[in-house]
Amino acid sequence: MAIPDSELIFNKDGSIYHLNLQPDHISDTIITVGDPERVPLVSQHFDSIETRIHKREFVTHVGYYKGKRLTVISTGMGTDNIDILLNELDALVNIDFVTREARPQEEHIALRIVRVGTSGALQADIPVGSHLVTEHAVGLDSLMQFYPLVETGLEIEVATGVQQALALDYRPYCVRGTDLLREQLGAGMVVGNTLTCPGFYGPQGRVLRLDLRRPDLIEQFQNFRHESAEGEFRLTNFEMETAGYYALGRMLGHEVVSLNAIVANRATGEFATNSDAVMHDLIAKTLDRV
Ligand code: R1P
Ligand code: URA
Repeated sequence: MAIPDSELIFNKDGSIYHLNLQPDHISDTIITVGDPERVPLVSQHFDSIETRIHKREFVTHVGYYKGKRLTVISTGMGTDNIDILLNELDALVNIDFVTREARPQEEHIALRIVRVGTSGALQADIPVGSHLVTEHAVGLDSLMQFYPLVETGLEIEVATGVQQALALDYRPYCVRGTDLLREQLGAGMVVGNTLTCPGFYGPQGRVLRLDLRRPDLIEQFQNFRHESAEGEFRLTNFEMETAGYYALGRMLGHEVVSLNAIVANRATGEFATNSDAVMHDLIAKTLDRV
């Protein structure tokens, strides 16, 4: 069945609504970053750049790195943008733009999507300046209130445990990422469990002029533990997108991994003085491994 004009929206040039891209623009491997100014920091390493397109916070460069075609796209902040990013990227490869129909399952194309972002550590033993690859993501945001995400028993237990520990009115969601991509891209990095928050200040326990409903939020994040046959689970870091990537990646059939440059540590109160260098190193590592 053809998807209606109001749901699959094209611009006048035939590109998809927010990303402004056409199917032949993108490569199978896509590096994503939050900050639009980080896009040229990645593409400056390319041998050549064939496409530069932008709309709103979505800046895209496509080119070749050591002979491999790569795309880098900025997303802005928050899982609401990841909803747009993943649905529109998926449409570019898995929906026929002429018939407006989803391609059959046997023609499914799986993208490899690598998030390269900044993050704050929750635990004292994860120093600023380190690189962390996300194994499980726990989403405190509301995106999965709207999709039928299927979680494993362990994921449900962890998410329910976080709900109880924080006395939340709703159950967060928990998703383990793609093992192969995590092992390939995250070799030698700290392996962690990332909490995705629907904000940078209150939802991450930061107080400027507003008091929090839960003054001990950071301690609750830090002290959360879940014991299972797989060992002890703790939350290691937080940011604002990873759980959205992992959940939508699973549902849409794409391989996704989140790589985090740890620029803050909320246990020690530090912020990296060399955060640009920490990100620069993470970009270099990502390009060499991807
Ligand atoms: C907050 O400062 C932003 O930084 C992190 C968070 O997820 C949020 O988007 O990621 P990026 O550095 O990729 O934007
Ligand atoms: N990004 C976040 O969302 N939180 C931090 O503490 C640092 C980067």
